[in-house]
Amino acid sequence: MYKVYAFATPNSVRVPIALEEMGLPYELKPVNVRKGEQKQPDYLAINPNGKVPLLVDTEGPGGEPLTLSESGAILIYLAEKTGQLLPRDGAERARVFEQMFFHLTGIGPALGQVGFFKRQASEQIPIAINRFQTESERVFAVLDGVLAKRRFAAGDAFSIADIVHFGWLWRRDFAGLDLNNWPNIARWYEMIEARPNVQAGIAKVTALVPPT
Ligand SMILES: N[C@@H](CCC(=O)N[C@@H](CS)C(=O)NCC(=O)O)C(=O)O
Repeated sequence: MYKVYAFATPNSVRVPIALEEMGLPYELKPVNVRKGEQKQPDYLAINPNGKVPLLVDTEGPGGEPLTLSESGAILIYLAEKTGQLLPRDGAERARVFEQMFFHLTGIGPALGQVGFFKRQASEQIPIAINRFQTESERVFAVLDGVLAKRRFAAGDAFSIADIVHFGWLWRRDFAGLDLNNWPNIARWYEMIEARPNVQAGIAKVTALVPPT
């Protein structure tokens, strides 16, 4: 049994999408990051980093329970366990990791920071907004170039690299970004968003947000 601690966030949504795509049943446990539940002692006891998502596999390696943070690590764990959405070896597998690390160390942090400085910082700091806006546009241009040559992020097949990219592109509004200048990302986004399992994952994390 899989339990996923999550909210309707760019990093969280990847895990339900991956589980839906892999055909694995799971239980979602809401952690309302808007209310700070990720920093409460009961949650910190299972994830000292105080962030979502978090996966609990009650039947992990050796039949022992496994608790795992970091969306990228969770997706690799699930892909290796099921043999799905990650080529077993060779250049195609390396490309999946290349795209995942590009997103997790480049795109995600740039969008997270520009969103913070535009929407949540207690004062407007133009140099910070400009720095992360420029970096977001730069990494979008890089991804657009990749997707000009490939149907999916890492090649001809849908993989966990597409799921990693999808998270922040789904939440690009938070960063105040759109896809108007990036036709290849827009083409890819539309294709990924149309997948029924992606729709199911989005619907389930969206339902975690209480009505205002
Ligand atoms: N590198 C982590 C990032 C996790 C992360 O930053 N999660 C955000 C939601 S998208 C969060 O929990 N934010 C609340 C906080 O930082 O207190 C991952 O990919 O799982």
